[in-house]
Amino acid sequence: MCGIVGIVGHSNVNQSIYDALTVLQHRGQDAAGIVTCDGDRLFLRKDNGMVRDVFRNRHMRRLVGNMGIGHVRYPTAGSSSSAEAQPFYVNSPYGITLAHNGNLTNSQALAEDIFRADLRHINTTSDSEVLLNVFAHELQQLGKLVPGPDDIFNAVRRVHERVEGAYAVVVMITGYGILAFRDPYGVRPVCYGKRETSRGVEYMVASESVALSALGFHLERDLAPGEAIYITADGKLHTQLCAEGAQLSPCIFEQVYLARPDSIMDNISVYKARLRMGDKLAEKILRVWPDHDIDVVIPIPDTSRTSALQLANTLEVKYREGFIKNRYIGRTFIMPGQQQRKKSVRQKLNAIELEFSGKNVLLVDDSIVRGTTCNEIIQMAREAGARKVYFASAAPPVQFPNVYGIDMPAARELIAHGRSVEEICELIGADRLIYQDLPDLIEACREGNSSIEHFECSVFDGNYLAGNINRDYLDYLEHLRSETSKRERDQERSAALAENGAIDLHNAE
Ligand code: PIN
Repeated sequence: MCGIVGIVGHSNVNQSIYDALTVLQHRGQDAAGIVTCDGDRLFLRKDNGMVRDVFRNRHMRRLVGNMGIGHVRYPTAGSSSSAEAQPFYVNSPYGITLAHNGNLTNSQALAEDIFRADLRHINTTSDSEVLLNVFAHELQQLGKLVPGPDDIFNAVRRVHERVEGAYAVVVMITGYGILAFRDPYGVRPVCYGKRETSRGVEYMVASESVALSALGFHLERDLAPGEAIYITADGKLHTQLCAEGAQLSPCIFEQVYLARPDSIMDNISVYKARLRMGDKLAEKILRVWPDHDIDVVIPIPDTSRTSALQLANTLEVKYREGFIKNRYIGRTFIMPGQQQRKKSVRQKLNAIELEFSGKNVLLVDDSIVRGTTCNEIIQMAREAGARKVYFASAAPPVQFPNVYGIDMPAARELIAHGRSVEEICELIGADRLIYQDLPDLIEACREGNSSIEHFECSVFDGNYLAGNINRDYLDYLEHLRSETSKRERDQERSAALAENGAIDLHNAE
């Protein structure tokens, strides 16, 4: 999962893009980047790290220009090298930079095509670089000296024909304008808005509406599936639907956990959807366990608070904050993934004993993915004196890998993969485990926008859009994502760098 932003303004946009990226920081803390355009010059700064660490004063001073795009990255597939920080750049045609949220499921085949048809070199394993080169190729084919909105939309049309998967994209064409487009299923989110200034209207596109509202932009709307919008450097907005048979199927996991609660996504208030998830979960508990003996509902901060509060209200049981989160944790040095996660739970959360002591507690989380943190948290609740520890998940069991841009672990690392609820309950060490039912989750979201006929729910039901995800692709992803292969790749890269004195090809300091 990643965050994208693009602004066409009337004065330097560097600060606004920086601010927007900090608002979208929850969508990715791995790397950040900004590219701005001043006349026909581009200025780029990107690196691994949080927004506040990547951009220093000296970088910000260099990022001049009235339009620009930005990105925060959470690795989806492939490596987490700084060479893969976005935006990416190609010099031909016109000088194009691109940042993307999502995952292309045919990026390997595309990379080969690109080389064969166009002798274009792809220097990373990032599918965003592939996407950029496909777009650049299609725009170049049109052979225009000056690209007009229709040329740009035609290139996007071709991109949709060639590319498979989920993608919300922002592109800057040097000197000309900023383009954003969303895949024909609208899986990943992207919206746009505007603000009035004394010099005229400024436009912004972003992954989430919270980036607009935090910066004083008014949310116009989400991009429709398959739609592209193009804002010229002088502030004229053009839009066009660039895909046939587009059908909105937004990712339901955005509503569960990924998005900020203060965002409105595809006309659904994320906050309200989470309240309804709590309602539905409470109704299920009352249905399947009418004589429950829950004394207190305790959320596992932060995301689950909204659902847990409403769950407690509907159950008519006390809601208490039993875990306090440390917001100032440092880094954990040299510990592999799983071990590091275990340690960091104890560093991150601390129990208030008096809320647990002698009580039957219902802990609520937004979802259970690997099951490692909830295992640890249940132990903490017991150590704090809880009599019984029940566990509820506001989402159904996560059983299948995600191929549309969420960095979910490989299938065999998902605790619910191939296991019954009873088996999971035993593994996490709870006295009882209650999951949200998928129809209830869908209903909780649809109530916010009943015109949405379908949500992308593959992590829960294994149904991938368009039916083009086969075993080979899932095996390939599994290889990319498993903890062991991630570690091996990192080691290989460090060894190669040490041996050859090679350097990653990316922006200079
Ligand atoms: C974390 C929200 N949420 C907590 C993310 C943990 C799954 N995990 C998904 C639960 S926060 S595990 O509150 O927004 O910080 O099942 O993989 O152990």
